Parts: sequence; C-alpha cells; structure tokens
Amino acid sequence: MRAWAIVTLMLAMISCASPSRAEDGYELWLRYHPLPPAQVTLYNHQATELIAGAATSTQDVTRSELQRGLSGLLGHTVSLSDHITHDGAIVVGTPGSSALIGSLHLNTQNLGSDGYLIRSVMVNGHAATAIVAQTDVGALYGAFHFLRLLQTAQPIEHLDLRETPRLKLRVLDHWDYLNGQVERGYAGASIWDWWKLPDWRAPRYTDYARANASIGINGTVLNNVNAGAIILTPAYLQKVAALADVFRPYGIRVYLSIRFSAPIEIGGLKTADPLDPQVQAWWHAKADEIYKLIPDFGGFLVKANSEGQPGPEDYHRTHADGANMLADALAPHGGVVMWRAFVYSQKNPEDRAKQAYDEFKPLDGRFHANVLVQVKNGPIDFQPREPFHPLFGAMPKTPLMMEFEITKEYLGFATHLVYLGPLFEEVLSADTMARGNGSTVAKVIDGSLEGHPLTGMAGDANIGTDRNWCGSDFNQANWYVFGRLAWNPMQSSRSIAEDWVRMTFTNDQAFVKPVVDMMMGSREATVDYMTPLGLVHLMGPGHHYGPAPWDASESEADWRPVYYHRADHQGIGFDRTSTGSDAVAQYAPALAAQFNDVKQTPEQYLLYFHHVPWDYRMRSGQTLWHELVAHYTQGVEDVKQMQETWQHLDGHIDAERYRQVAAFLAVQEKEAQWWRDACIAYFQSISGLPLPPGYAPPQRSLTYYESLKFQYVPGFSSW
Ligand code: BDP
Repeated sequence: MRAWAIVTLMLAMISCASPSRAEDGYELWLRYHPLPPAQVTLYNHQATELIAGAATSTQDVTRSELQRGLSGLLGHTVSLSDHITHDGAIVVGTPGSSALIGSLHLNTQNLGSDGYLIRSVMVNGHAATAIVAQTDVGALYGAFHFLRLLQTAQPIEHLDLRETPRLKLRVLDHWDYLNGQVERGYAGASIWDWWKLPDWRAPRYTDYARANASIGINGTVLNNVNAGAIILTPAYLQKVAALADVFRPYGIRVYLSIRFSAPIEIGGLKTADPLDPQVQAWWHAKADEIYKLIPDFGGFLVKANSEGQPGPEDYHRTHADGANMLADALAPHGGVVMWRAFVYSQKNPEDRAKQAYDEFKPLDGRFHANVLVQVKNGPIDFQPREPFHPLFGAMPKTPLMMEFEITKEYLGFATHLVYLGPLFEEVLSADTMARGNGSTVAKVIDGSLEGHPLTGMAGDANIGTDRNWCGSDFNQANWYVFGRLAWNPMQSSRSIAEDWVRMTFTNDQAFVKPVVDMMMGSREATVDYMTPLGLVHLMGPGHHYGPAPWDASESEADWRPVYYHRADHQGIGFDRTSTGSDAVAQYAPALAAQFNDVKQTPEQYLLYFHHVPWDYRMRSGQTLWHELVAHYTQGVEDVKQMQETWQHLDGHIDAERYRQVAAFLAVQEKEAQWWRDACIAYFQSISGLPLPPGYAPPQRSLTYYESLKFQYVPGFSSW
C-alpha cells in the first residue's frame, strides 16, 4: 500500500511539472505553476524567506497570495519569518504596519492610497526585496506585481519600481440579472448566486476578487444597468453586504445599478421626480440604510431615459437634476454616481450618433462634485470600430468616465479570438484636440487635461459561471487588459498581451511571440470580416449574432442595419458631414474639418462619415467596391492564418486548452466566411456590380443568408 502511495505521489508530481497537465482555465493568469528549473535556481537566492504581517484582513490575503504564488512557482514553501536572517528576503507592508519597513526610510510620498514601490534594498548587510506602500491595499497590488515579475520570467535583482494608478475608479460593470441571467453574457450564468446569498459565500467570489486585485480593479457593479428595484430591498442589501465582505480585503468596493423609479416601485411614492422632497428623502434614507450595512459602499450606476429605462426626463427634469439628487444622498457617505451618457430616443429623428452629445454637452458644469458621466468609447454602441465619442474633450467641467465593453457582444461572442487591447488602445490614444494637439482621450479620463481629481474607467464584464470564467481562454485576456489599462491607460496593449500570454500559457518564446502577434492582429481581422471601412451595426436583430445588413425588421429605425449603412444603387455610407447630419461638428474644429472632407478622413472611418459612390477611388487606386470586397476577404484570410499559427503550436501547452482554442478558431473561420459572404451578397445585390476579378463569389445565395433565424442565442433570447 505504502509503495503504491509513493508511486502515485511521484506520478502526480511528474504530471504537475509537465506542460501537458490538464488545465481548464479556472486559474486565469494566476496559475503559479512551477517555473522551469533554471529559472527556479535563479530566483531561489532572491526568494528565501517572506516577512509579511497579517494584522489586517488585507495583510492576511497579501501574505497568503505571496506564499501561494512563491511556493507554486518555485516548487517549495518559502518560510515565513519576522526578521531578516539571510540574503533574499521579501519584505512586504507599510511603514505604519512594519517597523522593519519603517526603518528602510523609503520615499512613499505621493504613492496615494493604491501605489507601491518594489525596491531591492540592503538590510543589516542582507540583500532583500521590499514591497512597500502607504496602505495595505497598495502593498497587495505590489505583491501581485512582484509575482508577475516571476511569472513572466523577469529578473528580480536590482528592482526599482514605482507604480501609482492614473485612474481612481477601476470598475467592472456586471450586466447580471437577479435571476441569474447575464445580458450579453457568453460565459454561462451570473457568478452571483443571489438565492444562496448571504449565507453561502462561494469560494469563487474570493477567486474573483483575487483576479481583480491582481490587475488593480477596485470596484464592481453587481447588477445590470437595466436594473430592477428589488436589489435595493433589505433582503437583497444583505446579500450585497455579504459580497462586499468577501471583496473588502482585496480593496474592491461594491456598487449597484439602480432603477430611477425605485421610490415608486419599492418606496410606495407616487413619483420619482428628482426635485420632489419626498423622493429626495427616500433616496437619502436608502443611502443611509446601505451604508449601515456596507460602510465602504461605492455608489450608484445609472442608466436613465435610455432604451425604455425610467429617468428624470419623465418629469421634465434634466440628467443633471437626476444625477445630483442621487449624488446628494451618497455624498455624506463618500459615495459617487456614475451616470451613463448612453442615451438616445427613437422619438428623436436626429442621427443617433449625435444624441448623447446633444443631451449632455449643455449640462457641462451642472453636475455635483461626486458625479462622473460614464461615456461609451464610441458614439454608436461598442462596434468593432467607431471613432471615439465626441463627448471626450467636450465637457471640460465634468469628470468623464470611460466605458468599454469587455464582453464581445459585437465581436463574435465567446468563440471568436479577438483581443480587445488594440481597440481600447486606439480609443485611449485618440487625440480629441480639445486643448490642442496631444489632448488624448486617456488624458481626458485620467483627469490630467482639466485637473479632475475624480476619474475612472468601467468595463462591461465578460464573466460567468463557465469553468474558465469568460467563455474562452482568450477572452480572459480582455478582462486582463481592461484592468491593466484602467490602472494606466497609456500602456501599450502589446506589452500587456505579452504579460498575459506568459502568465496564462508559458514563457516559451516560441509560443509567446506568434501568439502575441496573432492577438494583436485579431481585432483588425474582425473589423475586416464584419464591418470594414467605417461600417457599423450590421449584425442580426436583437440577439446581435451574425450578419444581417439587410435587416429592417426591428421596431425602431436606429436598431436597423439599413439605417447605418444607407447602401443604395449609387453608393454606401452615412453622410455625417456638414451637408448630412453634421455629426462631424461635434468634434474639435480641426478634427471636424478633417472628418468633413472625404479625402482627409482616415479610410477606416470612411463610411461612418461619408456616403460614397461605389466607384469612388480609394487611396490604393482601387474602387470602393473593390476595396470593400478585398477587406471582407482579407478578414477571412487572417482568421485562416490564425488557425495556421495555432496549428504549429501544438505541444507547447496543455492539450485541453489547446484543443478548445483550435475548435473555437474553426468556428471563427466558419463565421468569418459567413459574415464575408452574406455581406458581399447583400451589398452586391444593391450595387449591382460584378465581383472584382480573383475574388470567390459567396458560397450561398443572399436568400439563404436572409433566411437564417436563430433561437435561444446566448445573452439575449431568454428574457
Ligand atoms: C447595448 C446592448 C444592451 C445594453 C445597452 C446598454 O445591446 O443589451 O443594455 O447596450 O449599454 O450595447 O445599456
């Protein structure tokens, strides 16, 4: 029996060390699997003992994470100590909580509440690594950074790192319903088991918090922006409080989406008019009740007067009136309101792209100090590519918060491999020219352009109950890059991708380089096979699955693809120039002039701003029609290339994840081909032009593509 046990143990150890160990993606980028022996030998001298307090819950989780990470990566337990006994100690904490750290006299000024230093130091003649912050949470962030250095095989001697986040609120927005469904969720059900809360706190909540803290995310909005009032009832607030308790050690605050008419629905009032004293009193009392249960509650997220949601305009009040009323209720407790600018109305005949700006720009300066206006990255709706939202740079007196969509509602759901880093980076680095050259969107949202202390970025989460959290391994990268960019929106998405690949798969350069290249090209491939040259919103009605450029079935004009592409026998595109809807005028004058001129408009936005004849000459010398077909075809070719890249990587990682990626790439290829063929078939039926020479005709007829109907599409059909 004993001998058998030893053999089994040895086998288990061997399988642990081998790259082919089965993996289901649950561990995300925090796998801490043993590093190659050469790496371990290097690090062993620099990670000999750990000196970390556990006087607070945050210190406790920091210490456990370091123990877990170091023992996993190095393959042996790193001993805990309370003083330095030899070279290679890792010391973590704050000057206030550790006399040893205090004695180092490191300059922790201006680290703020979340920043940290990682420094190679000498203590009593011993070389050590100090991870130092002003707060426990800062030290936790530092610990995760230190582990990342090991995970990505970086040198850890001679360290001199100093990090502070550029944004204050780094928040995930969950579009989760209390019945467990997730709007636009492609990774299973909601991870919040509301029914069993508050009594059962699933271990997964802790792993969620660890993953978020590891990338600096410090807030979570638990419920969908299309909110019900029930979340604000006492029974549900208890459940929210239980989650807040789990997240607190990790520096994560909870926020709630609220329904503006809650005072009527659960408060028994006749109105939700923000200027009504009874309504104001109701929200004040509600805020007091929440803060009694959750002293560090973050605040409210609000979708009002948008897509059927109630709001202040129901009472002829402005968005500012509504936001300020809630802000005043939260202010005594230090809470904030994140008020969404995603508003448009079907009653308004104006170009939908213009409506949020028209509504919000006049309100600049009217919001109270604890309100952020949360603006989607583009003026339409998270399309594969849109120009940046013209509100960025246009509301200098108001803190604007970025909203990105991490869940790939418009970019292939769970299966398509699309790394969103380049999309996020493209928007953040776009120049609004609001205060001359270099007034990037990143500088608008980090507050530096106008000197706003309150700053933030929100990401609509792609997380669900799937074992791998995000519906696919590569979708984890989008959660990851969101967090890293929310910490510092000036970072390069390529370097973040590289960190992620190393942590999630392997440091093997023969794998890292091609995979990072593949990720970096994946978004452009998707733009090409879905919506090239500035097209937007061509997807299927309601569920948003697959191509449907012909669709005019939706009840509202601006939910129909035909509204957006405006293709006719002469040409294609939405005229947003001064002779069209004049949406260009919402940008700074220099940009407006550029976008107004078809010759100066970047071709990637061509059909977003212009209605262009099919035979228009592109910069390449080809006609627009030719180039459109070429882009659609290129998108499919790029996906085939991705498949080929992946085929060569078999054996570098575990078979389970390898196989799923391969299978999903095959889905992506099939669907890319479908997008190309359906769009070309449809646009050809409008343009009446032959395909340019050398391009294969669509595999099926337009009638076939138009006949496709889908039921039970994830993220939509079941409610
Ligand atoms: C759209 C989604 C819809 C969301 C809405 C929003 O299709 O499900 O409710 O955005 O952000 O992209 O409010």
